[in-house]
Amino acid sequence: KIPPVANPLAKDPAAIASNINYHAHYSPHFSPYKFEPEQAFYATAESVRDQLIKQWNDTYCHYHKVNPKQTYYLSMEYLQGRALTNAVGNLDVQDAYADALKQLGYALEEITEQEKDAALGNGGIGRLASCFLDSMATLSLPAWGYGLRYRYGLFKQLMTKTGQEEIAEDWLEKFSPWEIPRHDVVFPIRFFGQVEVNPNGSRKWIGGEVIQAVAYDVPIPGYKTKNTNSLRLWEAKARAEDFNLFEFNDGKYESAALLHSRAQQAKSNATEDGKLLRLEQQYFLCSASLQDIITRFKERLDGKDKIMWSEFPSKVAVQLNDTHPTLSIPELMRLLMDDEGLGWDEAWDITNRTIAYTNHTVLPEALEKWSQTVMWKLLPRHMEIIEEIDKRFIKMIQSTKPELEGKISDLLILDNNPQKPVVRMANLCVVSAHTVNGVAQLHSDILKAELFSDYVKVWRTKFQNKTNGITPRRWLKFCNPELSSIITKWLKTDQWVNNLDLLVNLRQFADSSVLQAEWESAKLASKQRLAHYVLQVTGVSIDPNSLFDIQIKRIHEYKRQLMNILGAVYRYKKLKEMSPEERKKTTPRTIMIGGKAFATYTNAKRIVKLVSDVGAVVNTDPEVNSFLKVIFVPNYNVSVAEVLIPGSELSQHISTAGMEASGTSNMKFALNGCLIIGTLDGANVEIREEIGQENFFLFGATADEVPRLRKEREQGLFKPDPRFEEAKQFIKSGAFGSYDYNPLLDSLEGNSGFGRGDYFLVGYDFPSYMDAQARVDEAYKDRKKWTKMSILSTAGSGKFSSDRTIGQYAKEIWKIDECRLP
Ligand code: DL6
Repeated sequence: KIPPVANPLAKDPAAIASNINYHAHYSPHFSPYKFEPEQAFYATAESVRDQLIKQWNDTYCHYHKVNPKQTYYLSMEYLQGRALTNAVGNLDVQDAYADALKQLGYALEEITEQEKDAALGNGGIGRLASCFLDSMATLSLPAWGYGLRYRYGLFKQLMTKTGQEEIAEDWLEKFSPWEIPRHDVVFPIRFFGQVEVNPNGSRKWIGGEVIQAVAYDVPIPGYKTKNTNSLRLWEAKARAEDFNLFEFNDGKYESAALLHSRAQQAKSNATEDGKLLRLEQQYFLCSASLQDIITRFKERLDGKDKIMWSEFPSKVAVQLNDTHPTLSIPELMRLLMDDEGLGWDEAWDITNRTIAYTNHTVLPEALEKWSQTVMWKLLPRHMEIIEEIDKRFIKMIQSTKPELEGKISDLLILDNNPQKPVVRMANLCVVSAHTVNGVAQLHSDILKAELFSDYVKVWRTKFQNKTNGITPRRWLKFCNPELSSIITKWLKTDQWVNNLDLLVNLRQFADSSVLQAEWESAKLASKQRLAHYVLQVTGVSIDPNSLFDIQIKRIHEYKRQLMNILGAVYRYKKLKEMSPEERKKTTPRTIMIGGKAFATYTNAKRIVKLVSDVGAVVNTDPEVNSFLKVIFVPNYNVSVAEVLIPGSELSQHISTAGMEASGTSNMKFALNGCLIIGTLDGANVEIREEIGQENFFLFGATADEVPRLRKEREQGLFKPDPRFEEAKQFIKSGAFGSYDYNPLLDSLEGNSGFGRGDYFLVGYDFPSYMDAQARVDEAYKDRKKWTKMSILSTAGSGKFSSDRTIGQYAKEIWKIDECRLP
């Protein structure tokens, strides 16, 4: 009954319904006679996209006219998740779309469920980049993201009898309604070849292979602003032989993005081909983005025919998201010198004033190093430039900091060890960028005191901290509408959504029994939704009245999911030993663990298997299963997090102190009123400061104790807690099946075969972890107090908005200003 009428700017539900129907009929993707949920999703998304495109075009024209300084965020990873809820929410047309879909016979929630997650990344770093894009648009900042249009997203995790299995995630199987192919934005990208020296001494990279980079733009709407920025993803123009450049399959290459354990790296099962592919991808991103940036700089010259290159850094800021886009440094030098004819000094000055670098890890295995041999083959001109940067750096040290000469071999970019000569990408970044930042205060302090301490002596003011943040739109307003309306009601404003500091005003109501009752009922509704989800994906029914305890993140030994499951095993054993009366006095718990293990990371996969084996036994044990359930939540991704986080009451952030640079899920949980059990690591430190130490279950060694404890462990001075031994023995006894867990458990012993037994100090921290868990059990019995702590957790989370983080990047690193669309 609803006529199909094109009306891209429709605002009222009837006109929107007509526009959706128009897309269902006239967009050529599906038969117009079908309007099942999937078709309805695509038609709805296309109708929303109409609205986005108008704002996106207007924003581009506005920036073009004003010509402000603009930031370009270069990242190999984005974890955008689903876009529909976010887009209608940011455009403030959520209710109108819900009404329109109702007229068409659907609920908005049902339609949003149809969308596949865009998972162009592995974990924290990619999700951070996506939160940053949301904040850059919301703050009306002229700031774009650049990335790669991988053909496949991060693998889909299937749980089978043998544990995790990976299958390809074909996120573009149908098509993505959010991207705009830009056949007019194409740049050549060269690989291999040689350097030609001209008679005048200038140099030129020639020969090799040239492929084309084509832009695909994804509009990024801001909240309460018309500014709609771009995420520009590059793809190689289809030629059969280029196809594999766009795979994203983490098992195939060894890379710094992949936090493999040292043990795995020692085995190094990655192929040379896989490494080359990753390096090609990195260069592809850097070269295409910089050519695009330079083109735009020239386009915006405003009629001046002489290019004032010295103005480039006052128009362009480039942020490197970790070392993955480091090749931007020699690439910008090359473009400026070889293509634009600038001399070294001028090109160097521009490069330095343009580029800034964020470090996201101190784990040595994740600090990228590229083989010099591979680099000379693939990028010969860039290697010449890197050599020259290194030479000039040594000269500078010799003349200005002679006292550092003894340290020079660690500071150099090129590690010329004849066994394995490599390029150290982090060193190249530190030497070349104007600013280097860490992602939480503790992490930034460690960078200055340890990893980059000698560089600090050279450049005292280069190092900064920018504590990470998360977007309050996706991670509270849209994923937890019940709690959001309560907050809006009590604060009498919804301005907290873009001024998260306002949450602090909830503190005054934390004791109110009215607020507490509302808060609890919102939490219960989210827990019920989560229970329903768990039943759907695992077949296990969980009790919304039990304490929901969640740990979701990549599976890694340093994140210590193993400690969590050992704790669960100990809890199970004790429950079994109790009388029925004693059991009734315990706090019923549902422990949920989710996360993907790298396909080649054996110990991580063993942890996944152990969690699911423990669950299989515990959940079917009629004696205890109303007091404990253990769930492995399969295929953890952004959309799954949006269901888990609102329903959480306790979350675990229990990494070995000093190893988690920041963490961002800790911020999402705290914002949703979930209490944290955690170590003094990464952003936990600041979260605890903000929400109050009495609202945080702290345990474990501190970062400065860790080196001593490791040494003592190696020297055999460690005395294990009986609870730790008991839990391990229980697993070894075969209580959870016949799978051989010995190699995993042996990694917790004095010598795991790699000379670093229990490197992550699970044994040392286990007793204080269990004590903290006992405090949790006690605290949960006093529900009024627990709810108060939960309210205070949300109230103290204002600092962790990515709007605050991006505001600081804009002011203190990029020096860019708001450029709001009138
Ligand atoms: O900064 C975002 C995120 C942090 O929250 C995590 O603590 C950190 O582990 C992660 N770092 C990486 C490093 N990858 N590499 N290379 O993913 O960054």
